[in-house]
Amino acid sequence: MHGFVVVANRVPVDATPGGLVSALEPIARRAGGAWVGWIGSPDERVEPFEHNGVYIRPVALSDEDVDRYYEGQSNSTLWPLFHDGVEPATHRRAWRVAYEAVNRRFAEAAAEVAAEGATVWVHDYQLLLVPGMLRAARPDLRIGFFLHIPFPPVELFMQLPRRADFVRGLLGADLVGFQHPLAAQNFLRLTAQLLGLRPDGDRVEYDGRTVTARAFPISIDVDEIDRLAADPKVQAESRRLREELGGDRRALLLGVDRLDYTKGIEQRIEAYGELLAAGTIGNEEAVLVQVATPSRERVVQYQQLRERVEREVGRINGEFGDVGRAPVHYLFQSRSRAELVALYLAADVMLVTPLRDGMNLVAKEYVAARRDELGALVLSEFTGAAAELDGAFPVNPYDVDDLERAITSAMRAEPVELSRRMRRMREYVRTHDVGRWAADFLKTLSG
Ligand code: ADQ
Repeated sequence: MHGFVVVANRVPVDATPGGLVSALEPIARRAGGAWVGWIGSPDERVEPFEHNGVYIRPVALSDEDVDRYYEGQSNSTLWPLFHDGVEPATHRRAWRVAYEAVNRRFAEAAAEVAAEGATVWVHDYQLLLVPGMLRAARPDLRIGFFLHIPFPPVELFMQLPRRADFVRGLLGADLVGFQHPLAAQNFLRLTAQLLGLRPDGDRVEYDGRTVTARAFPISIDVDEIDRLAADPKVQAESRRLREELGGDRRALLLGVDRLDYTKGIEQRIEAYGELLAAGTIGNEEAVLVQVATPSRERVVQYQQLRERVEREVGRINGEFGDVGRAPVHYLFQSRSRAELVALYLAADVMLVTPLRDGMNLVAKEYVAARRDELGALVLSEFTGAAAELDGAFPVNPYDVDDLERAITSAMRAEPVELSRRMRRMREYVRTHDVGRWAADFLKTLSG
């Protein structure tokens, strides 16, 4: 039995852990905690085991569960709907039913490993029903929930079949955390509209308990990025990359994302193509590197996006390229964190242009990597990060003219202006890392 339990879609056993794992694993380890999640491959039954001092309680998913709960309800219904419907959401009864069944399995596993009065922290849109299920089984627990993606406006959420069930699910928690204050407000408004509750400030009474809904903007492991950025091997790699791409004569523009339609990858490539076509930017003057991690490759919208991006990159390289000098370097690959940091250090302009994004950690990683206090960040207004990084060049990625304006202003800004902006952002990120995020959330949860 464990006094602290994390419940997330995946268990933390990847070779290179992301920020969430690096933040929560030490907390779980110190608390003698447990982590409930899926191993990541279908039809695999694994007994509980210990990993880095944390008790791992696997939840098995069949191939059909992966298809319906994960790729279906989670990534083809909730993901697009919660991102402003930038791709149409698909609604299938069988997916919803599977989602509920899998959520129940996660809740049962959590109930099984949680000690009397334990703190349980449930994560993200794959598990919206878990807090309610867990509360019903174990009223003794302190339950927190954090949503990593946006929470949509009321009118959009209302499209979701069985929408009230999802709101009741979240209300099983004592504390519901969001990336942005507007997301918390959207949620609280829904409790009024769908359940007739009366939210007051950031609280609402439900079922004889008080539920708090508030923003806790997530961050990154700043020390890790800083260490990599200070590493002479990483710096040498960064210089090699620049040299390879044309040296200091050519400004390096960079995009780093999961290949996802919410990230605005197509929009930024299109804008870059237009700048080349108009002659505003010459191919000898700049180069765009886009690193796109393969993601959700079995979902049809992701396959179509990949085709569109690759066609557009091919078109631009064909029309505006030269032998040995392609305007766009496109890597459909995952890269190590050291390689990403080398790219961040090499990039004159970082392009973060999502149509909607809960936070966007790439923006914060770029800032944390720039120990030289140089480099420009073009940042979509529709990311959570935009509320925090006020030294960025803001952009509306739906407006191709605005994208072009932001890209050229960032490229042509004076170094003094760039370092003024970068210093402001670095100061903020340094004092708001992922450790502080986790500590704030858990302190609020413990009351
Ligand atoms: P994501 O949508 O995955 O996260 P993001 O916040 O940018 O988006 O995090 C991506 C992570 O993957 C970053 O740490 C980045 O370095 C890494 N990454 C991206 N491309 C990579 C590549 N080619 N190779 C290797 N690593 C790569 C979701 C939400 C976000 C929210 C986070 C955390 O959608 O809005 O910020 O969760 O809450």
